[in-house]
Formats: sequence, structure tokens, C-alpha cells
Amino acid sequence: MRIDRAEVIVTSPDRNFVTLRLTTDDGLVGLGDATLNGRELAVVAYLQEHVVPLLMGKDAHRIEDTWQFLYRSAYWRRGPVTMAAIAAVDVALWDLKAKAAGMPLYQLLGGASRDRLLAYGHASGRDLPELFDSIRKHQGLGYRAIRIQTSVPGLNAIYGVAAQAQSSGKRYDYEPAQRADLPKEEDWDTRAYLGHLPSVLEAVRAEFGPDLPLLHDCHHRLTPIQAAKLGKSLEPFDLFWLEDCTPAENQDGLRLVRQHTTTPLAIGEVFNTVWDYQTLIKDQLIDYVRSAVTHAGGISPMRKIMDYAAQYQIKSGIHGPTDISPVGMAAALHLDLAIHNFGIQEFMPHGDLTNAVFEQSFTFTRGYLHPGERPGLGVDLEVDEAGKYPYQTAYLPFNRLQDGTVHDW
Ligand code: KDG
Ligand code: MG
Repeated sequence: MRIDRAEVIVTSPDRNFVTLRLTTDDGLVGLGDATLNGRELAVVAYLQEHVVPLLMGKDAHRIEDTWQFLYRSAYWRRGPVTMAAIAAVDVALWDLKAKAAGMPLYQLLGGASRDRLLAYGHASGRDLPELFDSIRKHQGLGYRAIRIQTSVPGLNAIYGVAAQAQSSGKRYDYEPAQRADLPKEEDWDTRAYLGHLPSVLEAVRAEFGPDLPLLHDCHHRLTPIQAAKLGKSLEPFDLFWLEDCTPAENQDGLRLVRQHTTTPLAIGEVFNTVWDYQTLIKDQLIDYVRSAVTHAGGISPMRKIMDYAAQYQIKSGIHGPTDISPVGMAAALHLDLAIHNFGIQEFMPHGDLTNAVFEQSFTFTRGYLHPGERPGLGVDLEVDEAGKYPYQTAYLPFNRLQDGTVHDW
């Protein structure tokens, strides 16, 4: 089974996606997600110029060897562009191997460790009535665990909070992504946020009771001592996790947070190798690993990260917003089903246009995901449909403080 063709397909149905499509000499097709939100074309160039030529004629069964070759031969290791490109190759090769075996991919990873995968969805609101509506709407869709994001009085717009009432029927503002020539500027005030958030979670607990698992994403906006204070103040509301409470590059920052709070901590959506977790896992400074298969080099290294984490009872919480394509989501689901230390899976459904480009076998039923039983990943790329939606420039937003200082968004 040798690689005969490698195509990099860019499509923008509801937002931009980059997909690597490998075809073997015996006619099998394997897919890998290489989408890096806001920097998509850098990965396209990395793949097209530097990876595709190296894949021609290679034995598609040699997944680990190909991964090590791409990682080590480049010399310039790690980084989101490199690791998204390598991830796409790794996932496409797993897809091919599983198709060649005639099995769903999770079977090759050791088989199912559970029957279904608990998912969490994103509720948000500009005030409590809107937030409660959004939570009810998610419960109506079947979600059994819900991320809570809220506006803060005095701030105009906050990333992660829908810009319209979800009862309006409009989709949450991750999709369509912010297509524009320049990133949108938003504002931020940490003191206002820290003062407001606990009252929102208190109100949600009072309305929805003690049993609903609640999550919250801080988006790297706090200093370690601010994050420690927040974790402590949220303890009465029993969060499932507090995510990215402080910028993840400073691993010792998490030590400080940990010393002050028993609120469980999740981190890692911007990580791309096991090295980013070395201290965090060994010193048990986190509870959940948040990397995406798409951004952490693929299924092979994610498996290694999760096996390392398992020694310390740290679980998975694989990143799954809509900037992970259905191919990347399917890869996550196969891994989730196979590993013992699965925690929860983030799941934001894609829009209809995206789902028409990527035909999928995975299911979401009564709050649980399953990758399906089709051989491989269980996702097909409809190439003609993809061709209808050319790339569009899109950026993530950014924050400035009141005095004009750029801040983490
Ligand atoms: O591209 C950025 C998004 O993937 C990210 O902002 C989503 O924080 C996110 C999450 O937890 O899903
Ligand atoms: Mg996040």
C-alpha cells in the first residue's frame, strides 16, 4: 500500500478547513485535518511545499516511521504549523490502515474501552435570561455537560459569547468564522470579569441544580494569582473544570493555581507536543489534557500523551470547537473510545454546509458521541462540494485593555 497521490484541499463552507487527502496505489483514500484557525494557508504551504513531495511512493502502513521522519528530518521541531501538518499525515495514514483492515479506526487502537462518549456543548449569554435560554437549548439537544460563558457588564464583546440570543435561531458566532481582512478588536477588564463570573455561576447552579456538569473557559486571560483567586471563588459551584485559566506557556503558573484551589484544571488546546505537558503531568498540576488531535501531531503522539497522563490519573478533554474539521473530530472520537483515561469530549456541531462537504458516520445521541462503525475514520470528503467554497480570509479576534494594551483574548 504505497502513497500515490497527496492533495491539500482548502474549503470554506461555513469556515476555512484544510484537509490532506492521500490516495494509495490500490485506490484507498485517507483523510487528515490540517486546519489551523486564522493561519490556515501557512499549513497549506508547509504541506504542499515540504511534505507532499516526501510522501510520494512511501509505504502507507509505516505510520510511526513516517511521523518520526517528518518530525526529526525537518530539524525545526514543534510549533503549531509543523505539528498541524504532521498531524494531517498521521491521521490520514491511520484512516488508510483502518480502511485496509476493514475496521473502524478505534479497533486498531485497542478496541472500545466504553460504549459512548460524554460530550459538552457551549452555552453563552449576554445576560442571565439569555444564558439560561442557551443552557436549556443545549439540554434540549441532549447535552449533559455544558460550558458556561457570559458577558461582563461594561465590556462590549467577549470571545466565546454569542453576539445574539440563541433563541433567535442563529448559530453561535464561531460559525461563520470572522471573515474579514483584519482581526476584530474586543475589550477586556480582568477586575470586572473576576467580580462578575462567580455570581453568574451561582445563578446557574440555583436555576439548574447541583448535578449538571458545568465548565468554564478563561482563555488564558488571567495571571496565576488571579486564576488562583478565581478557582477558589468558584469552588462552591463545583465546576467540572476551569479551562486555560492562565497562559499555558508558563507551566509553573499552574503550580501556583494548584496550591490554592481544588477546582479541576484543564489546559492544552494551544499545545502541540508532549513536551508542553511534561511538568504539568509529572507534577500533577492539571486534571484534563485539552490538545486537539489536529494540533498535537495526530493520533500517534496524542495516544502517547494520554498514556503518560494515565499514570497520574489525568484524563482527556480533547479540543473540539468548529475549527476542528469533521475529520479531526472523528480522529478524536476514535481515540476517545479506545483510551482508558477518557474524560469528556468538546462538541460543537458544524453547520449544514460543512456537513455537506464532510459526510460523517459519527453520531451525537442524548448527549453522547460515537465514531460509528465504518472502516477508517468514517468521514468522506465530497471534493466537488468542497470546490464550491474557496478560502476566505478570516481572523480570530484580539483584546485591548481600556488603556490600549493588547491582552490575551
Ligand atoms: O481557534 C480558536 C478556538 O479553537 C478556541 O478559541 C476554542 O477555546 C476554545 C475552546 O475551548 O473550544
Ligand atoms: Mg478553550
